[in-house]
Amino acid sequence: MPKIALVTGVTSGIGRATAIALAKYGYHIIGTGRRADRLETLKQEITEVPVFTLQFDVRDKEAVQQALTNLPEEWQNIEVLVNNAGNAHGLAPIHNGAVEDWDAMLDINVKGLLYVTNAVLPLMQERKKGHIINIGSIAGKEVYANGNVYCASKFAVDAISKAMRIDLIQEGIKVSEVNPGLVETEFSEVRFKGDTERAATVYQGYEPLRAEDIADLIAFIVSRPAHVNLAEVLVLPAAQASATIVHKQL
Ligand code: NDP
Ligand code: 8X3
Repeated sequence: MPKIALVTGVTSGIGRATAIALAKYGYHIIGTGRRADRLETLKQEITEVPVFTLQFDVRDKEAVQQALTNLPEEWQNIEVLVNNAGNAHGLAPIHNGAVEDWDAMLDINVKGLLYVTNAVLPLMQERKKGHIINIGSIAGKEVYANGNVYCASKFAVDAISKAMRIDLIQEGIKVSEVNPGLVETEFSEVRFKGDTERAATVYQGYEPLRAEDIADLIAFIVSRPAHVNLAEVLVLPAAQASATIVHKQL
């Protein structure tokens, strides 16, 4: 039976790189996201294994359920779930924050992760086997100025990951959490609502992590022997010491 990995948010950044990396490890890939054209492109790019794509917004509880509870028989044996889809909206002090941004971050990063997990878990429970990797962040370990609700959403991912590990131990399901620091992806473009110039400044003056660095790590985590679980990993660029201390040479 083929090994199957479901990765959310494969249309860009860490999710895309992870789908490509896991395909190289022989996983058949279920990739999700909202942008249909990019899902199609990824399908064309990964040639070594079959790829099945699903287009839904993780905020849409019904759409998530509908897509994941009606998987074709040959795609139901999900061994690895990478809960990656997520983003930041805005970077503003709490007194200037936009309620719509707060809703988006909590609905996508927290509730979306839960909806996907809820739909996939029964498939893993049936076989008493599985590995869930949640993408948290250094923002889920340290709060920084103006990060308020994004940090809260990632602190929630941290709590949910720890809680999942406790609850799912008796189901034979491993839970790992990967907490990256600064990774150059479309993350800052989304955070700054399309302001590419401002987004670029986040990654200037030092060498940020690449999406592929995180994908390599995820491939390493899922390829450990059955009795080993890398429960939590904080991964930073060499130039980053904490959420706010980055050694820039501008
Ligand atoms: P990108 O913006 O490059 O990718 C985000 C992915 O999430 C896209 O594929 C996007 O697909 C998907 N996504 C976003 N919103 C939704 C939604 N509502 N429904 C379905 N899919 C959605 O960012 P990254 O690759 O950097 O981010 C991936 C994860 O890594 C996030 O959880 C982020 O918080 C986390 N992270 C990022 C860091 C960084 O510095 N970049 C550091 C630490 C953590 P589409 O738009 O097509 O739906
Ligand atoms: C993304 C990294 O430092 O912008 O989670 O919050 S940071």
